Amino acid sequence: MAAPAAFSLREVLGAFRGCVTERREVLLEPYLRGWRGLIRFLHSLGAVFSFISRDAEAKVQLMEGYCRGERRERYVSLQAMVQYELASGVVDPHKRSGRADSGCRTVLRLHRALRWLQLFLEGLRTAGEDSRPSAICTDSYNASLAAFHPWVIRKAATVAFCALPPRGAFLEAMNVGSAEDAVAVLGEALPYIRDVYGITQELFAEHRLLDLP
Ligand code: 1PW
Repeated sequence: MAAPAAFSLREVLGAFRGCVTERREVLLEPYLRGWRGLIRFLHSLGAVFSFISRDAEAKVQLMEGYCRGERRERYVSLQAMVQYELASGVVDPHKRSGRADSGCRTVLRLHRALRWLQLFLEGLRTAGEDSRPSAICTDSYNASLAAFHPWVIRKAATVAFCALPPRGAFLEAMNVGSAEDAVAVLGEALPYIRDVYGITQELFAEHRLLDLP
C-alpha cells in the first residue's frame, strides 16, 4: 500500500481559497476539506489536542453526511443550506430550542472556531521570532471562541494550548518548508479564510442565525 501523501498545511489552507464562488457563495465541500486538514494538523500536534479535534471532527462528519446524503443538492453551498433549512423548518431563528443536528447550527460552531483560527494564524504570522504560539493561541481564543464556551471547556482548552510547540517547531509542523516559507503561506491563505468568514457571518446575521442553540 502506498504511504499517504505527506501532510502539508499548504493544501489545507488552499482548500479555503476554493470555497468562494464568483457569486460569493461558500461551497461546503472545500470548506469541510479545509477543516479535515486542520483536524489532521491538530492530531499531528499530539494527544492533548484530541478533545479539541474530536468535537470539530464530529461536526465535520455530520456535515459530510449531508453533503453525500439524499438532499445533497441542498448542501452544496452555505447559502443553499440556509435557504433549505429555513424553508423546511429544520431551523427556526425564533425558537429557543432547536435541532442539535441541523446543518446551520453545526456550521455556526465551525464558523466561530474559524474566527479563532484566523486570529491565531494572523498573530502567528505577524508576531516576532521570540513570540510563543501558546500565548498567541490563548489570546486569540479569549478574543473569540471562549465567549461561547462554558468554564470547563475554557479551562481545558487553555491547558491544552500550553502544550503547543515553540514558534520554530510549530511552523515546521506545518510542513511547508522553512519558517519563512510557512509565514508566506499564512500570508497567502489568510485573506481567503477572512473572506470565507466574512461572507458566512453576513449570511448568518442576515437570517438571524448567529445565536442558534
Ligand atoms: C491549531 C489550530 C487549529 C484550530 C482548530 C479549531 C478547533 C476548534 C474546536 C474547539 C472545540 C473545543 C471543545 C468543544 C466545544 C463544544 O462544546 C463547542 N464546539 C465548538 C466548535 O466550539 C460547542 O459545540 P456544541 O456543544 O454546541 O455542539
